Amino acid sequence: MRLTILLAALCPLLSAFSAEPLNVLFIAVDDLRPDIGCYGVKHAKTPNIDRLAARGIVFDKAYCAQAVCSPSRTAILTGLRPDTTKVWDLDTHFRDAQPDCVTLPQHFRQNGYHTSALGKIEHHGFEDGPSWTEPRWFPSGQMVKVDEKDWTKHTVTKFEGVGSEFANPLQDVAKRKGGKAGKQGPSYEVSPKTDDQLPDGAVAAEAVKRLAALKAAGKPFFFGVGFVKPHLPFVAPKKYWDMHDPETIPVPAFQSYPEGTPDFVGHTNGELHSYPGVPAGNPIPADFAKTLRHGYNACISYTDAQIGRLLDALDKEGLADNTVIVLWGDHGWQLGEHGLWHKHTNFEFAARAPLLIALPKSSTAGKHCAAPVEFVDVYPTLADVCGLKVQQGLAGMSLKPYLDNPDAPMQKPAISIYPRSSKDHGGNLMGYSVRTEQWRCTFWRKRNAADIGFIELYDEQNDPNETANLATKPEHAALIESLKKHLPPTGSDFAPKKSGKVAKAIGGSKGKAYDPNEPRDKRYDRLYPGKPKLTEAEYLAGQGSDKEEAKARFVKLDGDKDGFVTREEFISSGKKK
Ligand SMILES: [Ca+2]
Repeated sequence: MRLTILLAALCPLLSAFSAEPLNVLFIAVDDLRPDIGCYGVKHAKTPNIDRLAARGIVFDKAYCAQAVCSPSRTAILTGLRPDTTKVWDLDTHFRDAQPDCVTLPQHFRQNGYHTSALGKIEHHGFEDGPSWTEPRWFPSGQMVKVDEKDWTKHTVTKFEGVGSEFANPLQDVAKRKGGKAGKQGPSYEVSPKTDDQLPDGAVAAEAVKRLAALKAAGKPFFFGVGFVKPHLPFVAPKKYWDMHDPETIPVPAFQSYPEGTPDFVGHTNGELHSYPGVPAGNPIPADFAKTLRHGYNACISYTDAQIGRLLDALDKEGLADNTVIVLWGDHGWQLGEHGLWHKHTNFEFAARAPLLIALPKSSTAGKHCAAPVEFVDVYPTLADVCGLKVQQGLAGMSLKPYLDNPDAPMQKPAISIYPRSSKDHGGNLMGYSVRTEQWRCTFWRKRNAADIGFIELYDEQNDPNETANLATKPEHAALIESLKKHLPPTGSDFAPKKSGKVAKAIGGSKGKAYDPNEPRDKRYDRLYPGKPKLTEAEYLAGQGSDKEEAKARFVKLDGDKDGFVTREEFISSGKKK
């Protein structure tokens, strides 16, 4: 009798400890802004992400740490802000500044999970060895094993993958621009290929097989699946283009910089202009812009279909009841808002990204959370909901209170950053953008100093298109002062001297890594000794592993648009004297 009572009393405790561990399906989508049905976007065709939303919580105000690939992805994976990882660019690995960091997947690995991933999770070329049990599988036909002690050492095994995503590369245009013939394709393509002849379809097909294998292995898993669309170029099979009527995709209501905001906070659409066939100059002509918006939405629908295959496989394998699903886009995307395209700013459309978290059998499934949350919160959240110890020293907080009660009050604002330089505002700046439920306040602080060079303040509730900077209005002085308290200590944006390591096996810049303090003439002569001017291919040879970003820089540097970057243009950063 006594024993029975004792057992009954212990039972809830025992069952808590003996509960089956939860698996994690970690879905990363490159350059996906929340143009998704479950975010209330009427023209979106995303039935599969919408059915995922019905299983979990949609975070309506989720913000990336910095609106560009590697800094954002590093923040999710390490749970640390870019100022801590020193990853503000596409040329730095967090292990240089944080060699002993235990990443999100690594934490699961250390707790007995099998950790593996397909496609793009980290920024390509910056994969992390200690994070993963298995080599990374890429649809291009590479298995990449990164050394656990030295991230620059990659062992690559090749297999037959999908080739160029372009059916019709614009060879002549690429040649004229100084690129390698046939390598560069256009900014969009209505593809005659099938889903699986393109990289993301190949990833989904492999993921379906892997889920079956993971189920059969019977060990708890953390499985990352990285999709590369809707990143440029907008290549999707024709059927996804046909799902959308370009006339019904809204044109941004406001296509200028906000009143009272200087140009340095924006950019010149360099990434878009790096693709052949994009009309030169800005603004992008309305017809071309319409096609780009059509292509972006087609690519979202294409990726959505691949996500549907993952959800189906999870159900088929009987894994849905013990798997947490997380879906995130690495940052937002401007589709002409403020006259801007792609990411690379601190504006709302660049910083805001999709975040969906679905716990099995959740009582709050299908609800939305309106509190601002940050991508650095993903790590502590997953550790928490899976019953793992939440690491000390992480920048974010567990979002479990919101998963249990999506109406729980806001705990903290979301911080996004972006570096810029402006002679008129103090030189090298770090833009710290503080987002509360109503406001976005961006402080452009001089790097490694306390001086604030410029402030932007937008009322996102009453002016969601950010048409006017309210920072100079006296009635907002106290608000700005209170938001300023969220800035990190002076010097947080200081970069230690880099180790100069670059990935050896799959690209990377030659010699020492990017040092922002190196004079530009010295840098040119170091990278391109004896050359008076450079073709795009020559320029790329001296740049980091992200060729696409480097191509965008080439376009910017080529001030007179003759297809060459001269030493003078390089030194003056493309600005005409
Ligand atoms: Ca990205």
